[in-house]
Amino acid sequence: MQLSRRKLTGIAAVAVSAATVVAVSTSAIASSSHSRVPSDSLRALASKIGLRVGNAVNMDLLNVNATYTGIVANQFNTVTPENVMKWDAIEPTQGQLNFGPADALVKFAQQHGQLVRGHTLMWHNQIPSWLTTGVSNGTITNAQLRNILKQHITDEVTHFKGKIWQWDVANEFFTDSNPSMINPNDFWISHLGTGIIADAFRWAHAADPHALLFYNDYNIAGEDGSNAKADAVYAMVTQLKKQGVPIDGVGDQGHLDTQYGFSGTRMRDDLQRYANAGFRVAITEADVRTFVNNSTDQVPTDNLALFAQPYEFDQMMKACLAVRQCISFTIWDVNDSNSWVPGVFAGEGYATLYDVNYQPKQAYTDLQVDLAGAAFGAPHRVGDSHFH
Ligand code: 9MR
Repeated sequence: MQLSRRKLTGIAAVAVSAATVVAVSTSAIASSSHSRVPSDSLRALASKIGLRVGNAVNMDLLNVNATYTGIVANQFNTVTPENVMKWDAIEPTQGQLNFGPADALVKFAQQHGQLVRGHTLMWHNQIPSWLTTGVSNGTITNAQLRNILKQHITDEVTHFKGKIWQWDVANEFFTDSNPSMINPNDFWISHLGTGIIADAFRWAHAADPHALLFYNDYNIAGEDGSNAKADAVYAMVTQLKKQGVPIDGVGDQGHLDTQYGFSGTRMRDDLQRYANAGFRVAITEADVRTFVNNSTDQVPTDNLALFAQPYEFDQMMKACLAVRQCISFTIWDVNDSNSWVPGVFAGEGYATLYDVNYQPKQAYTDLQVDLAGAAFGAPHRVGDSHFH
């Protein structure tokens, strides 16, 4: 989809060509107002139906690359820090907190009328090395580890108090097996037991009682085919709620791959099941990868992938739109060249809405159409911001 000439005013113009990009300064971007976003942008269309549409933001590119920055500002009304709110970024040296890059994102979001998803407080990955080293050499005992985690959650949530819409409190705790369960070998579980998940939610809630607190994971809306992981997560979150643990939402990441099967209706039904149990739901990290010619150009090697990739994005969006309690739909990474996929899955890419030259792909257009249709009640959601 090409932006029409009529829309090429102000900041929207940066998306058009590399030549234009050079001419646009980042200060112009920083001062752009969200009131000037194109009326056919994802955020403008989503606003009409009370949905937030977002992206994962890489702070090495925001306010550095003008095209990237323009897309983040103009297309999305929620942002997630891709890495800068993770523990290793916040506390690289024990006791020395570095909130600089995360503060810069929060400021950008406030300037652009965007809400922030905080990501993530407790995960086995991207933990500072002083912590993992101390635990493995025995200088940090389990009792101390628990206190250090409590301190971390309290420090970070307190620092951003009132500025974070949704926190991913606990991330990726379940096994990819059938049946699925809380992974006994997870770093946190193996040292502190399963009760640490409830404690993390309690500590986060104590530090910011108004933030929405989420459990976040992948393949928890039937993407594993068996629904095993969805069943296990559903059992845990409903039990936590029954125990009075302050958990508000379930985030399904939505990392898909065209080589596997995917059922949008199963995703919808699983999201609805969480919703019926009293949770808000969100798609938190949507992307759809496929095999590509090389990691620079990322042209799909199978022509059918050109249809499957946008179709699966569309199906995820329709699943979210069909569930009234689905409050946000976040895509993981802005374009194919800054996506995490090529670095992790050999031979795969093409996972986002924009190609390596920042041109919107079919998936972008399909999401526009889905959001526009939703304003007329398709699938069956009509502008209701009651859950926000
Ligand atoms: O996109 C993130 C990438 O830049 C990091 O190197 C990676 C390290 O683990 O984490 C990526 O984001 C992950 C997210 O935080 C949690 N769900 C899976 C995402 C993709 O790996």
